[in-house]
Amino acid sequence: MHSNINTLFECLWDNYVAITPSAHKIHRLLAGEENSSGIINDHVAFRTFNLGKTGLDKLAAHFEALGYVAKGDYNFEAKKLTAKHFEHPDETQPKVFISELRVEELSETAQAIITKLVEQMDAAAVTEDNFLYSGRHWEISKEDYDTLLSESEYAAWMAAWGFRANHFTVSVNYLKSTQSLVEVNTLLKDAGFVLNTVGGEIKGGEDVYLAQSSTMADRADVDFGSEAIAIPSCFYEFAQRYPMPNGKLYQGFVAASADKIFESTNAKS
Ligand code: OOG
Ligand code: NI
Repeated sequence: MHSNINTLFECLWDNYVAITPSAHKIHRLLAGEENSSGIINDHVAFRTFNLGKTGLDKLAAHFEALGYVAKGDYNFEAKKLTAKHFEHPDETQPKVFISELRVEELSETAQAIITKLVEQMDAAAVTEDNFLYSGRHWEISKEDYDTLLSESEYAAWMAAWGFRANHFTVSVNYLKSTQSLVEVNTLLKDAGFVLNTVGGEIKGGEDVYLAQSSTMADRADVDFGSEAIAIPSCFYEFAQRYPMPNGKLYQGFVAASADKIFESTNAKS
């Protein structure tokens, strides 16, 4: 496990931008060329399968070792996902959102494919320093990917990409140029980036103390054994938090909005 938070997030970022070139460009667009360290991350998100070797708790352990504490629980009935978010006592550190697919709720066929993938993984891998950005620990065919895709986009994404940051999230509150999510979205669209419009371009708002938007995932090549094919990789998110009646900025997530953010890895239609 990493013993330094900043090093961990740097490794996660490098691994993420390697297949998400848009995030790199947007980071520069929002921060200005000379000060690209001026972006504060609201949160970073991870996905996994709820099998013994790969459960949410295995990913969480890396963050708990660094002082993160579990705060919120979320359930996504239709997508068959359970999620938790974690916060660090140092509020300048990004929050962490981890979801896991309840594999036992999928069809027998999908379960068999996923079990076969995870069987290929060395159980010791989950405690390695690099686990959270170690990618896939299995071979997968395009046929199995397509089978999973027809049932669960999340399952297919996870099977193809493995363990890595699914997205980083810009904290709009701490941007120097603008603190308006509407303005950020306009800037992004003017620069040619495609936003996730499922449930509207902005999910949530001041009434739930959190407004979010995201790009649609980039595409990057995945090795399917006999061929490499470009599929949706990762996206970039933008979050604006509002003060609660007690004056503090809301720190949780909003399940109804998150449900739509997950769709940012759908193939663009
Ligand atoms: C996570 C989607 C939820 C949020 O900020 O609500 C989320 C995912 O796509 O893996 O990140
Ligand atoms: Ni997010």
